[in-house]
Amino acid sequence: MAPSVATIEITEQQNPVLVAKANGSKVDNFQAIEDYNGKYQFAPIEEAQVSRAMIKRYFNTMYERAVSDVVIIGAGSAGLSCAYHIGKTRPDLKVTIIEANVAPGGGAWLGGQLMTPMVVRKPANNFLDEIGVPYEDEGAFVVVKHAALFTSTILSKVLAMPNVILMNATAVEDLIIREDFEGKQRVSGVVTNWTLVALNHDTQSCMDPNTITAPVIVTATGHDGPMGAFSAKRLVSAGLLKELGNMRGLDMNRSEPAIVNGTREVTPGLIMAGMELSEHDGSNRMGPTFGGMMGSGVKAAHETLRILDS
Ligand code: 48N
Repeated sequence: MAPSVATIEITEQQNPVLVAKANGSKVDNFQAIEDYNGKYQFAPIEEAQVSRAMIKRYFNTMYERAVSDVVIIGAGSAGLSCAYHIGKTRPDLKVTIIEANVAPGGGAWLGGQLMTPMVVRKPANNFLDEIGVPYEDEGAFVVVKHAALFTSTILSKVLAMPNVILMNATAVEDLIIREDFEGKQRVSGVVTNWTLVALNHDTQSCMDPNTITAPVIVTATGHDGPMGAFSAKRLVSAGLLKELGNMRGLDMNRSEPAIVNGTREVTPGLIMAGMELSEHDGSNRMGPTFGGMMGSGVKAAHETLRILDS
């Protein structure tokens, strides 16, 4: 393959240190050459340029999203479906997703018990059609050949939306709960920290957290587990929920409609979606079918827009 040669001018304001060095060696421009015959050459860089490129963008995002329109806690299938619907329907809204793991996607990288195909019961296949995920039609349900095809597709769509920001490896370690004008306790934002700090508070001097405020918070932190059902548990400890309902045993036919139809504002300012709701309400679990998560995420988006537009 003939090498493609592109000449790239490195100008003073782009890279003063490099240009100074280059002038000493009489090289006044650099070529990025894609030549796989041993002559592959990158445009030159200074390490500081890489750091500054990341720092400028990341901290500008943190600064700008300190006040968001919607915060979504949890980038699993429910949280991402919610982010997709809001991001697409309302490109004017600043949607900020907070995900504790480095890798977003939650439990939707596999279908069940390490098996890769993902089962989605109708009518949730309509959502797969909308985001362009192919599947095999089995009548009452469809099968996506690999769960990661759904998760990577919806992630790529959500991350491509200019109004949606994902802050992964970042944990919500508390909720901002304030009294509103009607004297009601209202969830008005989240308290965040880098997950490694949030998981290790008791092994080191507490590193104080950050905050993000928003008129609506969607919580979709999954069912129980080290960080699961975070907001449901916090509502109990904050006295806003008497006790957890605790997820019931597996019943596919009962659980999925219960989760989708039960997705709602569980306390002023806080909409709960996905499997976290099963811990709040005590609804059944469904195991390895994901249509309920997609439907719950879209329902949470509808509820979010209802609240914001009211
Ligand atoms: O995938 P999950 O766990 O949660 P959902 O509700 O999006 O999807 C649940 C689904 O995967 C199932 O559990 C399936 C259908 N099985 C059901 C069954 O019967 O077993 O995603 C939750 C995300 C994860 O990525 C967590 O890392 C994240 O939320 N998370 C948090 N992110 C930020 N701050 C936190 N405090 C936090 N806690 C959890």
